[in-house]
Amino acid sequence: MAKTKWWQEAVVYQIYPRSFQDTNGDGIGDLRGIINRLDYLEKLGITALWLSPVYQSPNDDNGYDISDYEAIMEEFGTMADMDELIQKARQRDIRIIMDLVVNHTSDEHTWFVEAKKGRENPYRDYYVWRDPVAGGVPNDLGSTFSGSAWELDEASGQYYLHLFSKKQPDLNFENEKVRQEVYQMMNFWLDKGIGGFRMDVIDLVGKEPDKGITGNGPKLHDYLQEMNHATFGKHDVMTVGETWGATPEIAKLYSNPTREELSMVFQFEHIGLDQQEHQEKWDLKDLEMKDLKTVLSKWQTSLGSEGWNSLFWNNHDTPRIVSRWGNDTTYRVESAKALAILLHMMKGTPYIYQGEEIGMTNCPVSSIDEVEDIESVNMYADRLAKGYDPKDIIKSINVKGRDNARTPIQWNKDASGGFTTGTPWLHVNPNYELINVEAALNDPNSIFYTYQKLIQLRKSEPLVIWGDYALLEDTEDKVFAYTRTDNNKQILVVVNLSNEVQNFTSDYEIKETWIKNMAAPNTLKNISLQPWQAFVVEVK
Ligand code: TEU
Ligand code: CA
Repeated sequence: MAKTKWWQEAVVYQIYPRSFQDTNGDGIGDLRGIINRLDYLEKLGITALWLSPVYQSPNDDNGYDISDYEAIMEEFGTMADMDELIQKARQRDIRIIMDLVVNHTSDEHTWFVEAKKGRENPYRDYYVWRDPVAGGVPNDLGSTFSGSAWELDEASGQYYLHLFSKKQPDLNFENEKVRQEVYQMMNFWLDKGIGGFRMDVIDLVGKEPDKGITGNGPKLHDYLQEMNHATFGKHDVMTVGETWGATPEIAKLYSNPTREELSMVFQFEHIGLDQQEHQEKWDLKDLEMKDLKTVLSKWQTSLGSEGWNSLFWNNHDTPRIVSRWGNDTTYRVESAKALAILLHMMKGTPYIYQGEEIGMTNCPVSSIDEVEDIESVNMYADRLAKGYDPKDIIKSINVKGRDNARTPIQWNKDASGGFTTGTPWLHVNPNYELINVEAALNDPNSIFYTYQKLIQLRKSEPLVIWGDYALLEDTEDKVFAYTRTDNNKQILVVVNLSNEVQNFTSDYEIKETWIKNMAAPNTLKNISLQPWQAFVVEVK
Protein backbone atom coordinates (compact mmCIF):
# COMPACT_ATOMS: atom_id res chain seq x y z
CA MET A 1 0.00 0.00 0.00
CA ALA A 2 1.15 3.49 -0.79
CA LYS A 3 2.57 5.54 2.03
CA THR A 4 0.08 7.77 3.83
CA LYS A 5 0.29 11.43 2.88
CA TRP A 6 -0.30 14.14 5.48
CA TRP A 7 -2.98 15.73 3.35
CA GLN A 8 -5.05 12.56 3.39
CA GLU A 9 -5.43 13.10 7.13
CA ALA A 10 -5.75 16.89 6.98
CA VAL A 11 -8.73 19.16 7.45
CA VAL A 12 -8.38 22.38 5.47
CA TYR A 13 -9.92 25.71 6.42
CA GLN A 14 -10.41 28.26 3.67
CA ILE A 15 -9.82 31.91 4.45
CA TYR A 16 -11.08 34.74 2.25
CA PRO A 17 -8.60 37.25 3.67
CA ARG A 18 -10.52 40.35 2.69
CA SER A 19 -13.40 39.31 4.95
CA PHE A 20 -11.64 37.48 7.77
CA GLN A 21 -10.31 40.01 10.27
CA ASP A 22 -9.30 43.63 9.89
CA THR A 23 -6.68 44.90 12.32
CA ASN A 24 -5.99 48.47 11.17
CA GLY A 25 -9.47 49.87 10.78
CA ASP A 26 -9.46 50.25 6.99
CA GLY A 27 -12.41 47.87 6.68
CA ILE A 28 -10.39 45.22 4.85
CA GLY A 29 -9.21 41.98 6.39
CA ASP A 30 -5.43 41.54 6.53
CA LEU A 31 -2.64 39.06 7.21
CA ARG A 32 -2.16 40.40 10.73
CA GLY A 33 -5.81 39.51 11.31
CA ILE A 34 -5.13 35.91 10.30
CA ILE A 35 -2.07 35.72 12.54
CA ASN A 36 -4.13 37.06 15.45
CA ARG A 37 -6.74 34.37 14.94
CA LEU A 38 -4.42 31.36 14.76
CA ASP A 39 -5.35 30.37 18.32
CA TYR A 40 -8.98 30.16 17.26
CA LEU A 41 -8.12 28.04 14.23
CA GLU A 42 -5.92 25.77 16.30
CA LYS A 43 -8.78 25.31 18.75
CA LEU A 44 -11.05 24.26 15.90
CA GLY A 45 -8.40 21.68 15.06
CA ILE A 46 -7.79 22.30 11.37
CA THR A 47 -4.35 21.41 10.02
CA ALA A 48 -4.10 23.51 6.85
CA LEU A 49 -5.23 26.94 5.75
CA TRP A 50 -6.02 27.74 2.14
CA LEU A 51 -5.77 31.47 1.61
CA SER A 52 -7.68 32.98 -1.28
CA PRO A 53 -5.20 35.19 -3.18
CA VAL A 54 -3.12 37.61 -1.12
CA TYR A 55 -0.93 38.85 -3.97
CA GLN A 56 -0.75 42.34 -5.41
CA SER A 57 -3.93 42.99 -7.33
CA PRO A 58 -6.11 45.83 -8.56
CA ASN A 59 -9.04 43.81 -7.16
CA ASP A 60 -11.28 43.69 -10.16
CA ASP A 61 -12.10 40.15 -8.96
CA ASN A 62 -10.88 40.47 -5.36
CA GLY A 63 -7.36 39.18 -5.84
CA TYR A 64 -8.09 36.63 -8.57
CA ASP A 65 -6.61 39.23 -10.92
CA ILE A 66 -2.94 39.28 -9.97
CA SER A 67 -0.54 42.02 -11.00
CA ASP A 68 2.50 40.67 -9.14
CA TYR A 69 2.74 37.06 -7.95
CA GLU A 70 5.71 37.74 -5.71
CA ALA A 71 4.32 40.73 -3.83
CA ILE A 72 1.64 40.94 -1.16
CA MET A 73 -1.42 43.12 -1.71
CA GLU A 74 -0.68 46.33 0.15
CA GLU A 75 -4.02 46.33 1.92
CA PHE A 76 -3.26 42.86 3.31
CA GLY A 77 0.21 43.67 4.66
CA THR A 78 3.78 42.89 3.70
CA MET A 79 5.91 39.94 2.68
CA ALA A 80 7.30 40.00 6.24
CA ASP A 81 3.75 39.46 7.55
CA MET A 82 3.36 36.59 5.11
CA ASP A 83 6.59 34.95 6.24
CA GLU A 84 5.50 35.38 9.84
CA LEU A 85 2.13 33.79 9.11
CA ILE A 86 3.75 30.77 7.45
CA GLN A 87 6.08 30.35 10.39
CA LYS A 88 3.54 30.90 13.19
CA ALA A 89 1.06 28.59 11.53
CA ARG A 90 3.73 25.94 11.19
CA GLN A 91 4.48 26.15 14.93
CA ARG A 92 0.87 25.03 15.39
CA ASP A 93 1.18 22.28 12.77
CA ILE A 94 -0.93 24.28 10.36
CA ARG A 95 0.28 24.44 6.77
CA ILE A 96 -0.43 27.35 4.45
CA ILE A 97 -1.92 26.54 1.05
CA MET A 98 -1.54 29.35 -1.47
CA ASP A 99 -4.04 30.09 -4.21
CA LEU A 100 -2.34 29.64 -7.57
CA VAL A 101 -4.10 31.71 -10.21
CA VAL A 102 -2.28 31.12 -13.48
CA ASN A 103 -5.01 30.73 -16.05
CA HIS A 104 -4.90 34.51 -16.26
CA THR A 105 -3.17 37.55 -14.80
CA SER A 106 -4.40 41.06 -14.19
CA ASP A 107 -4.25 43.37 -17.18
CA GLU A 108 -2.03 45.47 -14.91
CA HIS A 109 0.61 42.73 -14.65
CA THR A 110 3.83 43.93 -16.34
CA TRP A 111 3.62 40.99 -18.76
CA PHE A 112 0.33 42.28 -20.10
CA VAL A 113 1.35 45.93 -19.98
CA GLU A 114 4.31 44.91 -22.18
CA ALA A 115 2.24 42.62 -24.39
CA LYS A 116 -0.13 45.45 -25.20
CA LYS A 117 2.73 47.52 -26.58
CA GLY A 118 2.51 45.75 -29.88
CA ARG A 119 2.78 42.59 -31.91
CA GLU A 120 6.58 42.63 -31.80
CA ASN A 121 6.82 42.89 -28.04
CA PRO A 122 8.60 39.87 -26.46
CA TYR A 123 5.67 39.42 -24.05
CA ARG A 124 3.01 39.52 -26.76
CA ASP A 125 2.80 35.76 -26.96
CA TYR A 126 2.35 35.41 -23.19
CA TYR A 127 -1.33 36.01 -23.88
CA VAL A 128 -3.86 34.82 -26.45
CA TRP A 129 -4.30 37.27 -29.34
CA ARG A 130 -6.40 36.79 -32.45
CA ASP A 131 -7.29 38.88 -35.48
CA PRO A 132 -10.89 39.96 -35.96
CA VAL A 133 -13.16 37.74 -37.99
CA ALA A 134 -15.55 39.52 -40.34
CA GLY A 135 -14.79 42.74 -38.49
CA GLY A 136 -15.83 41.30 -35.14
CA VAL A 137 -14.86 38.87 -32.39
CA PRO A 138 -12.80 35.82 -33.44
CA ASN A 139 -15.50 33.40 -32.27
CA ASP A 140 -18.42 33.08 -29.90
CA LEU A 141 -16.54 32.03 -26.75
CA GLY A 142 -18.19 33.63 -23.75
CA SER A 143 -16.78 34.95 -20.49
CA THR A 144 -17.89 33.40 -17.18
CA PHE A 145 -18.59 36.96 -16.12
CA SER A 146 -21.01 37.63 -19.03
CA GLY A 147 -20.44 38.85 -22.58
CA SER A 148 -17.78 37.81 -25.06
CA ALA A 149 -14.48 36.31 -23.93
CA TRP A 150 -12.73 38.49 -26.51
CA GLU A 151 -11.79 42.13 -25.99
CA LEU A 152 -10.53 44.38 -28.76
CA ASP A 153 -7.20 46.08 -28.22
CA GLU A 154 -7.68 49.17 -30.38
CA ALA A 155 -4.01 49.97 -30.72
CA SER A 156 -3.12 46.71 -32.46
CA GLY A 157 -6.51 45.87 -33.89
CA GLN A 158 -6.33 42.39 -32.32
CA TYR A 159 -8.51 40.77 -29.70
CA TYR A 160 -7.22 39.16 -26.50
CA LEU A 161 -8.91 36.30 -24.71
CA HIS A 162 -10.37 36.67 -21.21
CA LEU A 163 -12.44 33.75 -19.95
CA PHE A 164 -13.21 35.88 -16.88
CA SER A 165 -13.26 39.70 -16.71
CA LYS A 166 -11.64 42.03 -19.25
CA LYS A 167 -9.12 42.77 -16.56
CA GLN A 168 -8.15 39.08 -16.41
CA PRO A 169 -6.43 38.31 -19.73
CA ASP A 170 -5.76 34.59 -20.24
CA LEU A 171 -2.16 33.41 -20.23
CA ASN A 172 -0.98 31.36 -23.18
CA PHE A 173 0.25 28.06 -21.74
CA GLU A 174 1.34 26.88 -25.16
CA ASN A 175 4.20 29.32 -24.79
CA GLU A 176 7.02 27.49 -23.04
CA LYS A 177 8.28 30.78 -21.57
CA VAL A 178 4.97 31.34 -19.79
CA ARG A 179 5.14 27.92 -18.22
CA GLN A 180 8.72 28.48 -17.08
CA GLU A 181 7.78 31.83 -15.50
CA VAL A 182 4.93 30.13 -13.65
CA TYR A 183 7.21 27.36 -12.37
CA GLN A 184 9.80 29.86 -11.18
CA MET A 185 7.13 31.74 -9.29
CA MET A 186 5.81 28.52 -7.74
CA ASN A 187 9.30 27.64 -6.58
CA PHE A 188 9.63 31.08 -5.01
CA TRP A 189 6.65 30.21 -2.80
CA LEU A 190 7.65 26.59 -2.21
CA ASP A 191 11.03 27.80 -0.97
CA LYS A 192 9.21 29.75 1.72
CA GLY A 193 7.94 26.49 3.17
CA ILE A 194 4.30 26.68 2.17
CA GLY A 195 2.12 23.58 2.39
CA GLY A 196 0.92 23.57 -1.18
CA PHE A 197 -1.34 25.14 -3.78
CA ARG A 198 -5.02 25.38 -4.57
CA MET A 199 -5.05 25.78 -8.34
CA ASP A 200 -7.63 28.20 -9.67
CA VAL A 201 -9.53 26.95 -12.76
CA ILE A 202 -6.58 24.77 -13.57
CA ASP A 203 -8.69 22.74 -16.00
CA LEU A 204 -8.68 25.72 -18.38
CA VAL A 205 -4.94 26.06 -18.97
CA GLY A 206 -4.97 23.55 -21.84
CA LYS A 207 -7.54 25.60 -23.78
CA GLU A 208 -7.66 25.65 -27.55
CA PRO A 209 -9.78 28.72 -28.17
CA ASP A 210 -9.86 28.35 -31.95
CA LYS A 211 -11.60 25.03 -31.55
CA GLY A 212 -13.87 26.41 -28.85
CA ILE A 213 -12.14 24.20 -26.27
CA THR A 214 -11.72 25.75 -22.83
CA GLY A 215 -11.84 23.02 -20.13
CA ASN A 216 -9.90 19.73 -20.35
CA GLY A 217 -7.87 20.62 -23.41
CA PRO A 218 -5.65 17.97 -25.02
CA LYS A 219 -2.37 19.20 -23.47
CA LEU A 220 -3.73 19.84 -19.97
CA HIS A 221 -2.28 16.76 -18.33
CA ASP A 222 1.09 17.12 -20.05
CA TYR A 223 1.35 20.59 -18.58
CA LEU A 224 0.42 19.38 -15.10
CA GLN A 225 2.99 16.59 -15.19
CA GLU A 226 5.59 19.06 -16.35
CA MET A 227 4.57 21.46 -13.56
CA ASN A 228 4.72 18.70 -10.97
CA HIS A 229 8.24 17.73 -12.02
CA ALA A 230 9.47 21.32 -12.23
CA THR A 231 8.05 22.46 -8.89
CA PHE A 232 6.05 20.81 -6.11
CA GLY A 233 6.84 17.20 -6.99
CA LYS A 234 10.06 17.53 -5.03
CA HIS A 235 8.28 18.80 -1.91
CA ASP A 236 5.98 17.22 0.67
CA VAL A 237 3.05 19.45 -0.20
CA MET A 238 -0.57 19.09 -1.27
CA THR A 239 -2.16 20.36 -4.44
CA VAL A 240 -5.86 20.67 -5.17
CA GLY A 241 -7.15 21.63 -8.57
CA GLU A 242 -10.35 23.58 -9.06
CA THR A 243 -11.97 21.60 -11.86
CA TRP A 244 -15.59 22.50 -12.58
CA GLY A 245 -16.07 19.91 -15.29
CA ALA A 246 -14.49 16.90 -13.58
CA THR A 247 -16.13 13.50 -13.71
CA PRO A 248 -14.67 10.66 -11.63
CA GLU A 249 -12.74 9.45 -14.70
CA ILE A 250 -11.25 12.90 -15.20
CA ALA A 251 -10.50 13.21 -11.47
CA LYS A 252 -8.41 10.05 -11.69
CA LEU A 253 -6.31 11.58 -14.44
CA TYR A 254 -5.44 14.43 -12.11
CA SER A 255 -5.06 12.58 -8.86
CA ASN A 256 -3.89 9.05 -9.55
CA PRO A 257 -0.53 9.09 -7.73
CA THR A 258 1.15 7.10 -10.49
CA ARG A 259 0.52 9.96 -12.94
CA GLU A 260 2.39 12.54 -10.84
CA GLU A 261 -0.02 15.40 -11.25
CA LEU A 262 -2.11 16.69 -8.30
CA SER A 263 -3.09 15.40 -4.87
CA MET A 264 -6.80 15.88 -5.48
CA VAL A 265 -9.36 18.05 -7.24
CA PHE A 266 -12.51 19.89 -6.28
CA GLN A 267 -15.36 18.34 -8.21
CA PHE A 268 -18.55 20.40 -8.55
CA GLU A 269 -21.15 17.90 -9.61
CA HIS A 270 -23.19 18.32 -6.42
CA ILE A 271 -22.88 22.10 -6.68
CA GLY A 272 -24.83 22.07 -9.95
CA LEU A 273 -27.77 20.05 -8.62
CA ASP A 274 -29.93 23.05 -7.78
CA GLN A 275 -29.85 24.71 -11.16
CA GLN A 276 -31.93 23.95 -14.21
CA GLU A 277 -30.25 21.55 -16.56
CA HIS A 278 -28.22 23.16 -19.36
CA GLN A 279 -28.93 26.58 -17.85
CA GLU A 280 -26.86 28.90 -15.70
CA LYS A 281 -26.47 28.77 -11.95
CA TRP A 282 -28.90 31.68 -11.72
CA ASP A 283 -31.70 29.54 -13.15
CA LEU A 284 -32.88 28.11 -9.88
CA LYS A 285 -34.26 24.72 -9.07
CA ASP A 286 -34.85 23.00 -5.73
CA LEU A 287 -32.31 20.38 -4.74
CA GLU A 288 -33.65 16.82 -4.78
CA MET A 289 -31.99 15.06 -1.87
CA LYS A 290 -31.94 11.80 -3.78
CA ASP A 291 -29.78 13.46 -6.45
CA LEU A 292 -27.38 14.58 -3.76
CA LYS A 293 -27.15 11.02 -2.45
CA THR A 294 -26.51 9.64 -5.91
CA VAL A 295 -23.80 12.14 -6.81
CA LEU A 296 -21.90 12.11 -3.53
CA SER A 297 -22.07 8.33 -3.31
CA LYS A 298 -20.77 7.98 -6.84
CA TRP A 299 -17.73 10.08 -5.93
CA GLN A 300 -17.22 8.18 -2.70
CA THR A 301 -17.04 4.83 -4.44
CA SER A 302 -15.49 5.51 -7.83
CA LEU A 303 -12.00 6.82 -7.15
CA GLY A 304 -10.70 3.82 -5.19
CA SER A 305 -6.92 3.92 -4.91
CA GLU A 306 -6.66 5.78 -8.23
CA GLY A 307 -7.47 9.15 -6.78
CA TRP A 308 -8.43 11.11 -3.71
CA ASN A 309 -11.57 13.12 -2.97
CA SER A 310 -11.95 16.58 -1.58
CA LEU A 311 -15.08 17.22 0.46
CA PHE A 312 -16.72 20.63 0.58
CA TRP A 313 -20.10 22.28 0.92
CA ASN A 314 -19.18 25.83 0.16
CA ASN A 315 -16.40 28.22 -0.77
CA HIS A 316 -16.05 31.90 -1.66
CA ASP A 317 -17.94 31.37 -4.94
CA THR A 318 -20.98 29.58 -3.60
CA PRO A 319 -23.81 30.40 -1.19
CA ARG A 320 -23.72 29.50 2.50
CA ILE A 321 -24.61 25.84 2.85
CA VAL A 322 -27.00 26.26 5.79
CA SER A 323 -29.05 28.69 3.71
CA ARG A 324 -28.70 26.67 0.55
CA TRP A 325 -29.43 23.06 1.53
CA GLY A 326 -30.13 23.39 5.23
CA ASN A 327 -32.72 25.56 6.93
CA ASP A 328 -31.36 28.88 8.13
CA THR A 329 -34.51 29.90 10.00
CA THR A 330 -36.30 27.19 12.02
CA TYR A 331 -33.49 24.62 12.11
CA ARG A 332 -30.31 26.60 11.59
CA VAL A 333 -28.26 24.91 14.28
CA GLU A 334 -29.65 21.42 13.68
CA SER A 335 -29.29 21.55 9.91
CA ALA A 336 -25.80 23.09 9.99
CA LYS A 337 -24.66 20.27 12.27
CA ALA A 338 -26.44 17.65 10.16
CA LEU A 339 -24.70 18.81 6.99
CA ALA A 340 -21.36 18.93 8.77
CA ILE A 341 -21.75 15.38 10.09
CA LEU A 342 -22.87 14.11 6.68
CA LEU A 343 -19.81 15.50 4.90
CA HIS A 344 -17.08 15.03 7.48
CA MET A 345 -17.67 11.33 7.95
CA MET A 346 -17.06 10.74 4.24
CA LYS A 347 -13.80 9.65 2.64
CA GLY A 348 -11.57 12.45 1.41
CA THR A 349 -10.01 15.67 2.64
CA PRO A 350 -12.65 18.02 4.11
CA TYR A 351 -12.60 21.77 3.54
CA ILE A 352 -14.35 24.20 5.86
CA TYR A 353 -15.10 27.65 4.48
CA GLN A 354 -14.66 30.48 6.97
CA GLY A 355 -17.81 31.08 9.01
CA GLU A 356 -19.29 27.70 8.10
CA GLU A 357 -18.19 26.42 11.51
CA ILE A 358 -20.52 28.90 13.24
CA GLY A 359 -23.38 28.48 10.78
CA MET A 360 -23.11 31.85 9.02
CA THR A 361 -25.98 32.41 6.60
CA ASN A 362 -26.59 34.05 3.24
CA CYS A 363 -27.05 37.80 3.32
CA PRO A 364 -29.85 38.98 1.01
CA VAL A 365 -29.75 42.39 -0.66
CA SER A 366 -32.65 44.45 -2.03
CA SER A 367 -30.83 46.30 -4.79
CA ILE A 368 -27.87 45.79 -7.11
CA ASP A 369 -26.17 48.81 -5.51
CA GLU A 370 -25.44 46.64 -2.48
CA VAL A 371 -23.57 44.05 -4.57
CA GLU A 372 -19.77 44.02 -4.90
CA ASP A 373 -19.16 40.78 -6.77
CA ILE A 374 -18.24 41.28 -10.43
CA GLU A 375 -19.98 38.09 -11.51
CA SER A 376 -23.31 39.20 -10.04
CA VAL A 377 -22.94 42.80 -11.19
CA ASN A 378 -22.19 41.81 -14.80
CA MET A 379 -24.93 39.19 -14.85
CA TYR A 380 -27.44 41.77 -13.59
CA ALA A 381 -26.64 44.16 -16.44
CA ASP A 382 -26.67 41.33 -18.95
CA ARG A 383 -30.03 39.91 -17.90
CA LEU A 384 -31.57 43.35 -17.55
CA ALA A 385 -30.61 44.05 -21.16
CA LYS A 386 -32.14 40.73 -22.14
CA GLY A 387 -35.45 41.77 -20.59
CA TYR A 388 -35.48 39.80 -17.33
CA ASP A 389 -37.50 41.19 -14.43
CA PRO A 390 -35.07 42.91 -12.02
CA LYS A 391 -36.88 41.26 -9.08
CA ASP A 392 -36.07 37.82 -10.49
CA ILE A 393 -32.44 38.77 -11.03
CA ILE A 394 -32.09 39.97 -7.45
CA LYS A 395 -33.74 36.75 -6.29
CA SER A 396 -31.12 34.70 -8.13
CA ILE A 397 -28.37 36.83 -6.62
CA ASN A 398 -29.79 36.33 -3.15
CA VAL A 399 -29.85 32.57 -3.63
CA LYS A 400 -26.62 32.06 -5.56
CA GLY A 401 -24.55 35.27 -5.57
CA ARG A 402 -20.96 35.08 -4.39
CA ASP A 403 -21.26 37.95 -1.91
CA ASN A 404 -23.34 35.65 0.30
CA ALA A 405 -20.14 33.88 1.30
CA ARG A 406 -18.02 37.01 1.36
CA THR A 407 -19.64 39.10 4.08
CA PRO A 408 -17.20 39.66 6.94
CA ILE A 409 -16.69 37.06 9.64
CA GLN A 410 -18.85 37.74 12.66
CA TRP A 411 -16.51 37.55 15.63
CA ASN A 412 -18.64 39.07 18.36
CA LYS A 413 -21.57 41.40 18.91
CA ASP A 414 -19.63 44.64 18.70
CA ALA A 415 -20.27 47.03 15.80
CA SER A 416 -19.53 45.32 12.46
CA GLY A 417 -19.41 42.01 14.29
CA GLY A 418 -15.92 42.76 15.55
CA PHE A 419 -14.56 42.43 12.02
CA THR A 420 -13.39 46.03 11.83
CA THR A 421 -13.47 49.26 13.80
CA GLY A 422 -13.91 51.10 10.51
CA THR A 423 -16.36 50.71 7.65
CA PRO A 424 -16.35 47.15 6.29
CA TRP A 425 -15.65 46.83 2.55
CA LEU A 426 -18.82 44.71 2.25
CA HIS A 427 -21.86 44.87 4.54
CA VAL A 428 -21.81 42.66 7.63
CA ASN A 429 -24.75 40.29 7.87
CA PRO A 430 -27.23 41.97 10.24
CA ASN A 431 -27.63 38.71 12.17
CA TYR A 432 -24.15 39.14 13.69
CA GLU A 433 -25.50 39.85 17.16
CA LEU A 434 -26.95 36.36 17.26
CA ILE A 435 -24.47 34.46 15.10
CA ASN A 436 -20.85 35.12 16.02
CA VAL A 437 -17.71 33.31 17.09
CA GLU A 438 -17.80 34.52 20.67
CA ALA A 439 -21.35 33.25 21.18
CA ALA A 440 -20.39 29.94 19.54
CA LEU A 441 -17.39 29.46 21.80
CA ASN A 442 -19.49 30.18 24.88
CA ASP A 443 -22.16 27.64 23.99
CA PRO A 444 -21.10 24.02 24.47
CA ASN A 445 -23.89 22.96 22.09
CA SER A 446 -22.86 25.26 19.27
CA ILE A 447 -22.14 24.28 15.68
CA PHE A 448 -18.48 25.13 16.34
CA TYR A 449 -18.10 22.23 18.78
CA THR A 450 -19.69 19.83 16.33
CA TYR A 451 -17.02 20.76 13.78
CA GLN A 452 -14.35 20.50 16.44
CA LYS A 453 -15.56 17.01 17.40
CA LEU A 454 -15.71 15.90 13.76
CA ILE A 455 -12.12 17.00 13.26
CA GLN A 456 -11.07 15.16 16.43
CA LEU A 457 -12.76 11.99 15.22
CA ARG A 458 -10.86 12.20 11.96
CA LYS A 459 -7.62 12.49 13.91
CA SER A 460 -8.37 9.64 16.29
CA GLU A 461 -10.21 7.14 14.07
CA PRO A 462 -8.33 5.83 11.01
CA LEU A 463 -11.66 4.44 9.82
CA VAL A 464 -12.82 7.98 9.02
CA ILE A 465 -9.88 8.42 6.67
CA TRP A 466 -9.61 4.99 5.14
CA GLY A 467 -12.86 3.07 5.67
CA ASP A 468 -14.89 1.89 2.69
CA TYR A 469 -18.09 3.76 1.97
CA ALA A 470 -21.47 2.21 1.24
CA LEU A 471 -24.80 3.98 0.84
CA LEU A 472 -27.86 2.47 2.52
CA GLU A 473 -30.16 2.19 -0.47
CA ASP A 474 -33.50 1.42 1.15
CA THR A 475 -34.18 4.60 3.02
CA GLU A 476 -36.64 7.44 2.59
CA ASP A 477 -35.56 9.84 -0.15
CA LYS A 478 -34.64 12.52 2.36
CA VAL A 479 -32.68 10.28 4.66
CA PHE A 480 -29.00 10.04 3.78
CA ALA A 481 -27.46 7.03 5.52
CA TYR A 482 -24.16 5.31 4.84
CA THR A 483 -21.63 3.03 6.44
CA ARG A 484 -17.86 3.24 6.64
CA THR A 485 -16.05 0.00 7.23
CA ASP A 486 -12.51 -1.17 7.84
CA ASN A 487 -11.04 -4.38 9.23
CA ASN A 488 -11.74 -3.41 12.81
CA LYS A 489 -14.81 -1.27 12.90
CA GLN A 490 -17.96 -0.18 11.19
CA ILE A 491 -19.89 3.04 11.60
CA LEU A 492 -23.33 4.06 10.41
CA VAL A 493 -24.04 7.69 9.59
CA VAL A 494 -27.71 8.68 9.51
CA VAL A 495 -28.93 12.14 8.51
CA ASN A 496 -32.46 13.43 8.01
CA LEU A 497 -32.14 16.12 5.34
CA SER A 498 -35.61 17.56 5.81
CA ASN A 499 -37.90 19.66 7.96
CA GLU A 500 -40.17 16.67 8.57
CA VAL A 501 -40.00 13.57 10.70
CA GLN A 502 -38.76 10.60 8.66
CA ASN A 503 -38.97 6.89 9.35
CA PHE A 504 -35.82 4.86 9.48
CA THR A 505 -35.03 1.27 10.23
CA SER A 506 -31.98 -0.94 10.05
CA ASP A 507 -30.75 -4.29 11.32
CA TYR A 508 -27.51 -2.88 12.63
CA GLU A 509 -27.09 -2.80 16.37
CA ILE A 510 -25.62 0.20 18.11
CA LYS A 511 -22.35 -0.33 19.91
CA GLU A 512 -21.48 3.25 20.69
CA THR A 513 -22.57 6.74 19.65
CA TRP A 514 -19.74 8.83 18.17
CA ILE A 515 -21.49 12.12 17.52
CA LYS A 516 -25.03 13.47 17.35
CA ASN A 517 -26.89 16.75 16.94
CA MET A 518 -29.75 15.86 19.31
CA ALA A 519 -30.63 12.97 21.62
CA ALA A 520 -29.57 9.85 19.71
CA PRO A 521 -31.67 6.68 19.60
CA ASN A 522 -30.63 3.53 21.45
CA THR A 523 -32.01 1.25 18.77
CA LEU A 524 -32.12 1.49 14.98
CA LYS A 525 -35.33 -0.52 14.57
CA ASN A 526 -38.32 1.46 13.31
CA ILE A 527 -37.32 4.83 14.63
CA SER A 528 -38.56 8.33 13.83
CA LEU A 529 -35.87 10.75 12.82
CA GLN A 530 -36.59 14.29 13.94
CA PRO A 531 -36.19 17.14 11.41
CA TRP A 532 -32.47 17.40 10.56
CA GLN A 533 -31.55 14.73 13.08
CA ALA A 534 -28.07 13.33 12.49
CA PHE A 535 -25.94 10.82 14.32
CA VAL A 536 -22.97 8.55 13.84
CA VAL A 537 -22.95 5.23 15.63
CA GLU A 538 -20.45 2.44 15.74
CA VAL A 539 -22.41 -0.68 14.87
CA LYS A 540 -22.14 -4.43 15.00
O1 TEU B 1 -13.62 30.30 -10.02
C1 TEU B 1 -13.88 29.70 -11.24
C2 TEU B 1 -15.18 29.87 -11.77
O2 TEU B 1 -15.46 29.39 -12.83
C3 TEU B 1 -16.12 30.69 -10.98
O3 TEU B 1 -16.11 31.96 -11.49
C4 TEU B 1 -17.42 30.09 -11.00
O4 TEU B 1 -17.84 29.79 -12.28
C5 TEU B 1 -18.44 30.99 -10.43
O5 TEU B 1 -17.93 31.71 -9.38
C6 TEU B 1 -19.55 30.20 -9.89
O6 TEU B 1 -20.64 30.77 -10.42
C7 TEU B 1 -12.34 30.71 -9.72
C8 TEU B 1 -12.33 31.45 -8.41
O7 TEU B 1 -12.71 30.57 -7.39
C9 TEU B 1 -13.21 32.65 -8.52
O8 TEU B 1 -13.35 33.34 -7.30
C10 TEU B 1 -12.62 33.55 -9.56
O9 TEU B 1 -13.48 34.63 -9.79
C11 TEU B 1 -12.40 32.81 -10.88
O10 TEU B 1 -11.80 31.55 -10.71
C12 TEU B 1 -11.45 33.61 -11.75
O11 TEU B 1 -10.17 33.58 -11.21
CA1 CA C 1 -7.00 46.04 7.21
